[in-house]
Amino acid sequence: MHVLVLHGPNLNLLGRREKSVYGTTSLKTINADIMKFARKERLKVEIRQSNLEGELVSWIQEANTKFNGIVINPAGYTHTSVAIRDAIAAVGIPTVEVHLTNIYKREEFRHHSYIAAVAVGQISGFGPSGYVLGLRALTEHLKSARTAAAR
Ligand code: CA2
Repeated sequence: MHVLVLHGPNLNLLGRREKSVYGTTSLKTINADIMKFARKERLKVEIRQSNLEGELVSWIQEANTKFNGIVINPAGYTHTSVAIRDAIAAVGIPTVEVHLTNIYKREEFRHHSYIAAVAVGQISGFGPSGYVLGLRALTEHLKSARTAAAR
């Protein structure tokens, strides 16, 4: 199984700014934990981060030929991006949405996600562990979809 993990804008600042909101763990450490899980589960995982909406859209479009699933923290674009939502819907690759914080406990404008309706599901509020939880949820989903298709 080949999974693309995408981090959206400003997540490159993790562990360096706004530690009271997003914690002290850096993106480098989060990525190392993701790769450790991937090795243990024998998953092929590629991780990318971008501050640019169009770049994220292009990566999602290109994922079509190479990846079985996507784990994405769209960060601020969660609440604004019809383009990222449309790209996920267009490629039809099972996608899990991850947020470090519980977006429903925060400001009102964070309560709506444009991504949620096109995702398999959402993990929100478990900090950096959310990525590994998201990967696990995605791989379980992909396995059960394969089993159903083989029946
Ligand atoms: O909780 C999450 O993972 C979010 O996706 C993070 C986004 C926020 O806009 C969403 O509402 C929820 C913000 C990512 C910005 O990350 C920073 C990290 C360190 C310092 C500043 C920003």
